[in-house]
Amino acid sequence: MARFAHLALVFALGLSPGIALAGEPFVPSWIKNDPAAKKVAIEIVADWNQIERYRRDNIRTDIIDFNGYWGGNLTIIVPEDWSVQIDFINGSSNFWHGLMVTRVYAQSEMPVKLKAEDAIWGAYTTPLEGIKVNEKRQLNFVAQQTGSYFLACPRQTHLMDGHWIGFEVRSELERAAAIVHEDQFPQEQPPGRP
Ligand SMILES: [Cu+2]
Repeated sequence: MARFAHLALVFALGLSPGIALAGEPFVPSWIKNDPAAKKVAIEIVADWNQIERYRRDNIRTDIIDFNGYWGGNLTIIVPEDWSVQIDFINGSSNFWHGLMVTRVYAQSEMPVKLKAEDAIWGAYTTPLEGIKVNEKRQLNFVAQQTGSYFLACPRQTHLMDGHWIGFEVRSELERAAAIVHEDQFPQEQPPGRP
């Protein structure tokens, strides 16, 4: 319903569909804040939606996702100077995946393959080729610099293929949250992880 409302608004106002429509920040079940300790624990499952995507007909099934999101259609926002713990699980049935904090890339400048030196704050899972199905890794880092980043998969060409979501460090933010960019989330796709 919210998505239809957003689309209706776009057409009613005559806005360009290119303008990013960001939903309200929300705290999903997979983000656990500890404001007193300035810590956040985030659980990210690669290919969280794979089985549901393959079950449905007439939609793209080649999307690879993080908690059901891909290609920047979700941004995680985190307060500056907080300690971030990411529990990363490869929930895919058949593909290897990894996780790395990187700078922002335009589609045209994305490297074919991410290297260790592309990692911001040294935050990436090893090996770079990805972890196997059902394997887990934990990343721990401090969100020490405000700005926009990517959480991207360093496996093969996965970054170029859309295996990334946004990651933003903001000052004067009370807790970590997530924002869905509804206009980049096709209606026919199953919803991301709540
Ligand atoms: Cu991947």
